[in-house]
Amino acid sequence: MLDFLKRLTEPAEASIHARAHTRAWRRHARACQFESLESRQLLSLTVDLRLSGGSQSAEITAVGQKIKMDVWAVVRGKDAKGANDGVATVTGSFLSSITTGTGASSGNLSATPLAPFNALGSQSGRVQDLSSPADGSLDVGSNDNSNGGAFFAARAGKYVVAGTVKGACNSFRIASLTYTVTALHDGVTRIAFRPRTSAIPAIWLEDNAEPVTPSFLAGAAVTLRYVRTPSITFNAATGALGVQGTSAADTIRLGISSGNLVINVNTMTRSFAKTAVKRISILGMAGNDRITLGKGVIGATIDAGAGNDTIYCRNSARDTVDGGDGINSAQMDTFDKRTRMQKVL
Ligand SMILES: [Ca+2]
Ligand SMILES: [Ca+2]
Ligand SMILES: [Ca+2]
Ligand SMILES: [Ca+2]
Repeated sequence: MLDFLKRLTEPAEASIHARAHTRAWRRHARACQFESLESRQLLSLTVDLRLSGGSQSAEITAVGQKIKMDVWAVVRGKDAKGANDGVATVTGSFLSSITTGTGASSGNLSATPLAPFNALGSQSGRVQDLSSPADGSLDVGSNDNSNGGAFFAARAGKYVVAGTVKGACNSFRIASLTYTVTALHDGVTRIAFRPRTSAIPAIWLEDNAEPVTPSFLAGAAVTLRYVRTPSITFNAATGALGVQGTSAADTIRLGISSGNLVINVNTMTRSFAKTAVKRISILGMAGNDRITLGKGVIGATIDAGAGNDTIYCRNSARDTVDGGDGINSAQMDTFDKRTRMQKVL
């Protein structure tokens, strides 16, 4: 029993003589070197990131904003029962990376192992820029797989099987992760876990036993978006017009002038023949937006997004308006359809 506890609580390097694990991990190392479709089909431990509300994506709105995420270790054995799968140790890094454009933002990550995964040997991981080339955003963990000292480590000192069982999977919330925005850009940033590559980067149970063919992989990532540049798109074939604001406060106005539909989004202006436009979809996104539909504009679908938005749509046509999060107000026709509209003027 003492040996067992020692193995679970000591740094992974010290556990290397645990023969069963070593055998299993030699096989695992081979499986990782020849990462193939077969090994991916045998996912047994994956580490998912989710926003505190459960979703996988969020819109950045401001410098100083803190995006709170949960880190979930998800174990799946071969049988149909999740309740006999467990986890003891997970080590790795958390990285932010630019996915599109210049990324949503610059920001710094920090991790905290959660009970019972905060036992002896657990560590938050070193906060440092792991990107190459450096992107000025601080990540958590290490690029040096030969040295465990800087990695994030969740350790329970025992196998934990009391998780959230769903079908064949058992999920364990092993840490909280926070991304603090330091600068706003224009694009999408991805936050993901990266397993440590070492002799024993994780210890878990499948179907009440140590896995024979272990597979330890990053699972779901979180994507963050900040939109700095608005867009107006028109599909001439379908007549569909799309208007998208930015993640900040926008003034969006659609009106009819000399037979044209004229669209203004802040300083951007476009116009199309009124008769060519058959459908209108407007996204305000975050920020306190002001969205106005003038007389003669056809019924539109409006999603004002986060922020306290104001919508004027007495265009004598039936609009479908979702105020989104925040406290929203509208001047609308009595027959307009509305959701999340706290004040109707
Ligand atoms: Ca906006
Ligand atoms: Ca908004
Ligand atoms: Ca809103
Ligand atoms: Ca209307």
